[in-house]
Amino acid sequence: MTIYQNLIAGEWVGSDATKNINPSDTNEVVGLYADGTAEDTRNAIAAAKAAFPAWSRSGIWERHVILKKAGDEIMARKDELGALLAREEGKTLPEAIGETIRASQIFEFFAGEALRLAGEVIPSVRPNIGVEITRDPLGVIGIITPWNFPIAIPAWKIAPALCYGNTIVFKPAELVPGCSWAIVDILHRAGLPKGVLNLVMGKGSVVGQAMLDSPDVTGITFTGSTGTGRRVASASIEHNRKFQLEMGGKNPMVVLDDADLAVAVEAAANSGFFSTGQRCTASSRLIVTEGIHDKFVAALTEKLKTLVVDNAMKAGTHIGPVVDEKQLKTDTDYIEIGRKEGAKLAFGGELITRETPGFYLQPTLFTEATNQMRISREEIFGPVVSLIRVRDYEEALATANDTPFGLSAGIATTSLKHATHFKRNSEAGMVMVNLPTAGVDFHVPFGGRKGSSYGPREQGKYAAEFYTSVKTAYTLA
Ligand code: UN1
Repeated sequence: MTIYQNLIAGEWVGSDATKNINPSDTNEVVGLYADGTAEDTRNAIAAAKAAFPAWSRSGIWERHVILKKAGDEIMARKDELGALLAREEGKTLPEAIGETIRASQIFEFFAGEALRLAGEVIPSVRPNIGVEITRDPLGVIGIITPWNFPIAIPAWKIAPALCYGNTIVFKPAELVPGCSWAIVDILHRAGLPKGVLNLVMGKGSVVGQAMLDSPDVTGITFTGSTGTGRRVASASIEHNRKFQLEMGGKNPMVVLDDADLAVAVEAAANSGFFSTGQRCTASSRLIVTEGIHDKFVAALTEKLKTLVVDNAMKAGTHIGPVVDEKQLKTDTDYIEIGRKEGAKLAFGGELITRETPGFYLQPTLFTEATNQMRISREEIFGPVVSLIRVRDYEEALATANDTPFGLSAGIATTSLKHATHFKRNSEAGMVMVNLPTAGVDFHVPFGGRKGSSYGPREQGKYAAEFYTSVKTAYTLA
């Protein structure tokens, strides 16, 4: 089997490799991917540092052309890359193709942004002096991505980093190196100069740690667990390094008595269980008012009965497998915790066997949960949802906000008054009315508050905030 190698200073290197296993069929090896060392990482950082002066001054047309070529190639290969994604991560083929299209759109968006770089010219408060405000690229950006969006999250970090003139050392999640390798290969062939984008696949404890330890990494953008995020933060403060963190969520979806039942059930089923619940934007707490509670539980349970859990590549599958054995253990441990805490297992909770050996778990719904239970407070990152009964809108809002996280929050209601009030008073970075809490646009800001996020927003034109440093220049006329 060929080894997909790391890209360091424009060369493909590395002979030690790790197997990329398909969670829908653990007999299938998706590919062999290089296992980078600390030395590889240091070489990659040195290459990115050496490439920075020229790339930071590169023309915006050159950046536009490369980003556009990458976007176009990803779109042209969406079915093939989508299949690779479904095989390495386990989300269904339609979800995986959708995510691949999103990655392409992100490159197209930042190809456009490269042509719109601008500053401000402002008069000084002192006579005969002009002030110019511009954005400089930051330098060498360390990119660390999670396994749950193997192509979209790398795209939404790599595209803006390049657009604004930075160079990159990129470490994808160990479980899903395939899509990352593919986009690095695409960008390399699209004409990126040597050393501008370096790929170091490998372990977090080795590659990630070497990135954290290097004074030459000027900025780190990280999406992943809260625990690792905290380590990125403390190591970055040591080095006076800019950092951006996207971590967990325990996103509420409020369902009010006046909700359109079909809309509410659709939104809850989608954002609670699709992508196997493995999204930081998943609705893992359903907060339902008394008047609609029983009807909603009955309708959602009926819906869950119709969802097919099976191999991600199989037509008709709604929910693919859990990503790996470790995550499956976390999910089943939490199901046990929920039972012991006294929540009622209204649906699911069991492992399932399918034709191909994989990590299959039923979508699992706990009702009669309280917001204080661990299943309602801690991020599980699986298809496990707690449903909490509340009296009225006021209690629903207070419960929604009573969480250590603050990424996304939803409300299902036909009341303009409650929708408006919720948008204003939700303590989340993103609010959805009559829509799933997951599944966001690619051209607008993404991010949260409290324990979910740290630093500027990602995506859209707001991405410039992290990937650039503002300069204020004064000139005597
Ligand atoms: C989405 O819901 O469309 O890791 C995106 C995550 C998020 C991305 C969610 N950073 O789940």
